Amino acid sequence: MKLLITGGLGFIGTNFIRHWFSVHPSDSIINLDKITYAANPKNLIEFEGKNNYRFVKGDILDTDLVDPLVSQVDVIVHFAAESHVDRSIDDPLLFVRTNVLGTYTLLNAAHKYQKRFHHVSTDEVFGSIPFDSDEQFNELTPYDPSSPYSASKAASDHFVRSFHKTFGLPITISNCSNNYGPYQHPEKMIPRTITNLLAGEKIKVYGQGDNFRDWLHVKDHCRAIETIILHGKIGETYCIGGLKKGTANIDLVKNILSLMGKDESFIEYVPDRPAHDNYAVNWNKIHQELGWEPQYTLDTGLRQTIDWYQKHQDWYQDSKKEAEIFYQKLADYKNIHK
Ligand code: NAD
Ligand code: TDX
Repeated sequence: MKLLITGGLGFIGTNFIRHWFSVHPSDSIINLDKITYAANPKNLIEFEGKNNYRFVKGDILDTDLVDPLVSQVDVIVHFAAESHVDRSIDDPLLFVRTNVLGTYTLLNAAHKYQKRFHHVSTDEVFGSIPFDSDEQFNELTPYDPSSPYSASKAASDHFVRSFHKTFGLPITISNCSNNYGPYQHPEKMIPRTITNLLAGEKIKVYGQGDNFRDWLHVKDHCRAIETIILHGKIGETYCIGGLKKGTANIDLVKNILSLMGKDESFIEYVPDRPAHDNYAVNWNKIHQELGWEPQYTLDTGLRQTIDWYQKHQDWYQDSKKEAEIFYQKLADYKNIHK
């Protein structure tokens, strides 16, 4: 099979390409990535020069670049996005551009050449689960996005479905919960926490830390996407989530502190994120229809992730500096608007 991966130098794209080559070594991959602040060009360096891997630096909005790439492959797996909720508070238009117009540009190309299109989306499109509720999102949950990020992902999901209904494009969509694991940018909660602690710094907990998430190890997400590409039903959506539902941020942080041998004096409570959601996902459909289930427990996954960041401190130093400059700017914004 020949695959076009968009955003393959980001967190999940990098893990996906590594996973795909480990299971399908004779397949070919073209990786199209703009190399934004979120990418690390060194992530897949060992594949460069191999005859079944090609990296193309470019923008998913560039039709002249995208069309010929799409024409050469069997399937497009679309990861490229602006992915950070906090940055969508700072620059919503960038999220409309990349996540909505970028997806539309790829859909147009896929339609032109009638290619299979898998869209990697998020559980954030469904909005927020109330506190003290054991509700879980599923494929029938109505869309109710809260942030410019989730609104842009929701819009992209609607465009993907519309190309299936209107033009018969062979699509699938996955809506996954929070991922963590190697190669995640240190702006995100788990790597930010680990890398702060490795530097002997305090960790930042938004609000009181009672918002909850459904954490999934990135390798489990990659296996789920692989399963959908190989066995998913055209036109369908699959929700993907972890084994443990509703982990409050404060409990997650305490777990990481304990695994890293630190005490709770390292916790610093900071002003909350506006429109701060809660998430939990019911993944019965992909389990029952396609046989997928997570393999990592949160405990095993966190241990492996902490170990990876400990061993890859050079990998994140520059991006961490940039992330903390961004957070200072966001703190100033929150102070002005409080
Ligand atoms: P990321 O921010 O780590 O990586 C995004 C990648 O896309 C980067 O390599 C970046 O350079 C590239 N990119 C951005 N704009 C581009 C453009 N215009 N043209 C080409 N490339 C561009 O993101 P991630 O965490 O790996 O997320 C990947 C996808 O998975 C996103 O669509 C995201 O919405 C979705 N998702 C993420 C999570 C999560 O927890 N991280 C969970 C569910 C779904
Ligand atoms: O320093 C922090 N302190 C803190 O308390 C950061 C960075 C985050 N948080 C909280 C906010 C969230 O409740 O931790 C939780 C996780 O935050 P993020 O890592 O920013 O992830 P989230 O906003 O939940 O979104 C992630 O999961 C769904 C990805 O970034 C999205 O791309 C994906 O769609």
